[in-house]
Amino acid sequence: RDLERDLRHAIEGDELILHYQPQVSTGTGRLLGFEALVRWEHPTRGLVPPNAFIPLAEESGLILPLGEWVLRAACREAARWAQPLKVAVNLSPRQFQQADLPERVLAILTETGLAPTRLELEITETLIINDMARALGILRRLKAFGVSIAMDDFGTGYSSLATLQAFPFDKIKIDRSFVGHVEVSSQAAVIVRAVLGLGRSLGMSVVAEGVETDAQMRFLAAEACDEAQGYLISKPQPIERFARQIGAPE
Ligand code: G
Ligand code: G
Ligand code: MN
Ligand code: NA
Repeated sequence: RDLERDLRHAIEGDELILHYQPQVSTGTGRLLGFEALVRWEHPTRGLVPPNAFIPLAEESGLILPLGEWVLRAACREAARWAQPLKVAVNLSPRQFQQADLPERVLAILTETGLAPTRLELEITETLIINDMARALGILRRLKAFGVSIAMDDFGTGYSSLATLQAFPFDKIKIDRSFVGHVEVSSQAAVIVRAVLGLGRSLGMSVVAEGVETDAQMRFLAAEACDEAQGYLISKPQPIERFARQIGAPE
């Protein structure tokens, strides 16, 4: 396929870039870190969003070199910031099937000089359900380095309470489909409150994704949700836009 060949070229060449979306404390508004999100600057198609090429990358196996590129680029970038903010990177299920993932991550941390405590890996529920015992082993090794782990898009899959409890997550990210409806749907509000309660009882911090309005932010602050991420704060953007907040070198 043409697109597959182009993507391979993009990974090897210089066509992938990262945008960064801030994560802030809901109570104080303080900047805590950024989620790194990949984009493809295609020579003729323009800026291609990940939904248009991540599925292809997963099918073709290109997700492994792509994922490694993202991890290295995000760690290298974060290592330059004057503020010790966190950087969160999304991992695909396929990356998790590599038995040597923890060693690969550690090698990139060493190479870039980023403190492991500043890296957060975001994983989805499907990844865990595929092979629980193996996933748990890999997570434990990553955590032993000091890397933190976030459960992404929580509420959209079918993790049981038992699964969540068995896994050493540091953070739960509430999917934006719930956060986006807290003002208008009592059902969404009930779910968000339930996830907050879950986080509290399991000792995991909770991030609300897709926060778009002041009313949503007020709801989250009132419910003592730890962190917020979404267009209300900022859409994902090139890191240069945040130069002042991160104390980046000029
Ligand atoms: O950036 P955007 O909001 O368009 O992201 C769309 C989807 O692509 C999200 O589900 C996000 O998790 C995923 N995504 C973005 N960057 C990466 C990446 O570097 N690796 C993986 N595996 N998924 C990513
Ligand atoms: O699956 P994951 O949570 O990693 O994907 C993040 C995706 O959510 C990215 O595509 C990002 O652009 C998008 N996103 C981030 N903030 C908002 C928001 O406030 N509203 C909406 N609709 N999408 C958002
Ligand atoms: Mn994510
Ligand atoms: Na998400």
